Amino acid sequence: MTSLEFPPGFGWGAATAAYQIEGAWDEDGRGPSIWDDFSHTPGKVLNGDTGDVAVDHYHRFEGDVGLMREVGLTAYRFSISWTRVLPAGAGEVNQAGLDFYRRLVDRLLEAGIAPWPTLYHWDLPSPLEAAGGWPDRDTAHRFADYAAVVHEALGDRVRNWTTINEPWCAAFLGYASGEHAPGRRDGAASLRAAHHLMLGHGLAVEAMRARQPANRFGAAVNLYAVSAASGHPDDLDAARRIDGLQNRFFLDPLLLGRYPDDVLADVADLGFAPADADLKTIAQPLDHLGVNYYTRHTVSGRPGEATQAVSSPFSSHSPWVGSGHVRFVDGGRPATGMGWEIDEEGLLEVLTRLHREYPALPLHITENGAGYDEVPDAGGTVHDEGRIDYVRRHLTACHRAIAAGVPLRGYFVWSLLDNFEWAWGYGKRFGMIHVDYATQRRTLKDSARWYAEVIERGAL
Ligand code: PNW
Repeated sequence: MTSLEFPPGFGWGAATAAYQIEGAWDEDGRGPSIWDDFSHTPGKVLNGDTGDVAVDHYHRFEGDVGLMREVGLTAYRFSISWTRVLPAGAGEVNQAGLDFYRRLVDRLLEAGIAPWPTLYHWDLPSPLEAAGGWPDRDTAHRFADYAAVVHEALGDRVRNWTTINEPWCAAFLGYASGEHAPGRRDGAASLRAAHHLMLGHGLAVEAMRARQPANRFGAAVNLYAVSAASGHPDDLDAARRIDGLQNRFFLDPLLLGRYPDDVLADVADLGFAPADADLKTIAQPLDHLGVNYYTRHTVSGRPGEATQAVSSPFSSHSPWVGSGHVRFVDGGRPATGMGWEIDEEGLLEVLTRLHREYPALPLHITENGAGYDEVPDAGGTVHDEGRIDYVRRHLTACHRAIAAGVPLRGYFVWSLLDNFEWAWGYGKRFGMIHVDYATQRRTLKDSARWYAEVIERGAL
């Protein structure tokens, strides 16, 4: 077998997010976020699970950095909890919260691991939601203020910054289908939320870049390959709509400074009227774009059997504003334990499309991975062949993209550790490191050992 070598300097990472791993939800001055409120509400998260303790990373981060070293990571993507830094979302700064991230960044730098913080991974401060949340324009300004506070504290040590994670999820799962916090079901509000998430991104980049132009700034979007179930015009129209809402509704404003006309027409009934001036702010020049990729959507515009939810066991309401008639159908591929079909060709498609249709920009895979219901063997090890196969396939696609000239600079597996999988609670495991939730004991899975070898060799 020939080996696939990655370019020197290619980043080998793993990703996590604050609410999913930290725990310590009410310690050292942290204020409440919409995910605390949501998970504390019965019927929102499977088994009533919460992130109150999660994998206790807040108290165990030093050991966790040690595990990253063991795997040989060169970069670590994590998110910063807004309410650790600003307990009320705005106003008073909580030094203890900032200190936690300072210590984490210091440990990473000592270990030779590049810190890749994300400023917003879905944990909006509760008082800001009470004031209207992301559908309210002020939230974008509060986000930029918060970004400036964090950047002031860490901008000298952290080079690579990601503003928002997956605005599609934050806007449409949070405000249209209600499967994620804050659990609202209002299509018009969800469109404004998407707009203000991107506006907040633009304002934050402006503020941080003014402070430190040498840093590198980007956003992370969840992109999908989209196929029509058949060549029937209704199925082709469904594919255009879903590609529009999922991919172009975010890529076009962020990278081209405009919304796609066809999507605006699809949602015309919802009174969405973004200001032109905002689009200039949203389309700040970026230094990198983060791509989160998991699967392909295969869709039909014709009536038929309803399919399963992807993001919550409690899903009933569509996140697809203006296109609620579209059906997600079986594309006929093997799937992970999330029911998400495995399709590395889709990743290649997404990357080459970005390269072809958008301005040239260094890219990173900021998330890619597979979730399963897993149990360790008698010796305590998880033999996660499925995850190894998933990551190998997608890294092969990355290699092909690079060979085709796509400026892909690094890969972050989702996730470093098993953790709180949003509406699925602790029921799905994405980690390369197993966590026994009763004892918080960490054990490398087979995939972590395999990944360590790949990193060591810089090749598949
Ligand atoms: C992403 N969907 O979430 C997030 O960035 C992670 O925090 C999460 O743990 C990971 O992927 C695995 O789920 C998503 O329904 C959640 O389309 C739901 C969807 C997509 C991404």
